[in-house]
Amino acid sequence: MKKPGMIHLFLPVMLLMALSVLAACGKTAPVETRLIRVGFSQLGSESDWRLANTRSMTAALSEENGFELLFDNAKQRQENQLLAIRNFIQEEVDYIVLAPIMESGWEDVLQEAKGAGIPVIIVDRQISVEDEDLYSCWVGSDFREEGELAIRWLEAFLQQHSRAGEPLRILHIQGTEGATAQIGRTAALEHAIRRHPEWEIIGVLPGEYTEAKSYELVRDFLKTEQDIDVIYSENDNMSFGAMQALEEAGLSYGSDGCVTIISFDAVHDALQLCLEGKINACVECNPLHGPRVSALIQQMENGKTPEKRNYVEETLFQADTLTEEQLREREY
Ligand code: GYE
Repeated sequence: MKKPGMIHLFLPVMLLMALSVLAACGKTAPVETRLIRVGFSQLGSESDWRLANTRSMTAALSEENGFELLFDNAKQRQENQLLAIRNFIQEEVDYIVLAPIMESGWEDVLQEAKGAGIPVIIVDRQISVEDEDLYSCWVGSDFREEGELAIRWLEAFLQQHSRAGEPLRILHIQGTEGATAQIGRTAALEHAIRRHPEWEIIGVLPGEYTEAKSYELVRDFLKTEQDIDVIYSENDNMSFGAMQALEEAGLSYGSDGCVTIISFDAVHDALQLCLEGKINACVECNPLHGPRVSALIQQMENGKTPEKRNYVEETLFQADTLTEEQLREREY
């Protein structure tokens, strides 16, 4: 016999259940997300370029974007980078991203990463290893081409000012020895010197990509030698240091001065100086690699094999054609 009370109880319970199912569908269902764990060994914080690069990397590899980032700043020392990578291996990260201080010295530690089955992505400068399978891919700039852009600009500039073929005294401020950015930018200058017997490098200063080091070296150099036509400085911060030293020595530079300044990176402050005519030419070097690295990781997550070498397109800015608008658009 049917108990009359049963139906009364049964219906509201059914209704409640149906309602709660509906309510659950209305809400965004909690999705199980696994964060991709990435260990990033950044070589240092020596320049504005590097700071912009770190910002780009940490913003792209954020938790919101599905990553757990283990970040290490090696403070311009390779041994710190080796320690960081070994720590990432211990931590069993999913990927290791390395911005190497120099090209050599990575074989052993990358062998260890390979042994642990952790893919390695190289960013910015390159590494030189016999076994190219020690890393998955690289993304960065064509530093040799950056140097060639600078040289082509200098040749055209001299032509324009009817100075082609005249003796030219160049002070060369170099970045960290053995870094791809140094190797490429230096090679372009040295190659040009061979084509131009009238050009002379009157000094090579190891500025290590920092403003402070470059300032000291140029200041000391100027104590004995002030006859300089061109400063070829392998990054903006070293240019800033050199310009300070020139000013203190009472030497003029830039579009209306005696010393022509060629700089690399084209960070915001440098472009501002270029607009003011203090830097004659600035070769762009793009530090915004964060989204590029994250895209490479996504490809690998989807089982694809990314291109081994990924070059970024770059340009050159010159004092006489740079516009306010280009400066405003600058992201770094
Ligand atoms: O030019 C410089 C930085 O490797 C491209 O390193 C990078 C260089 C950049 O310290 O400012």
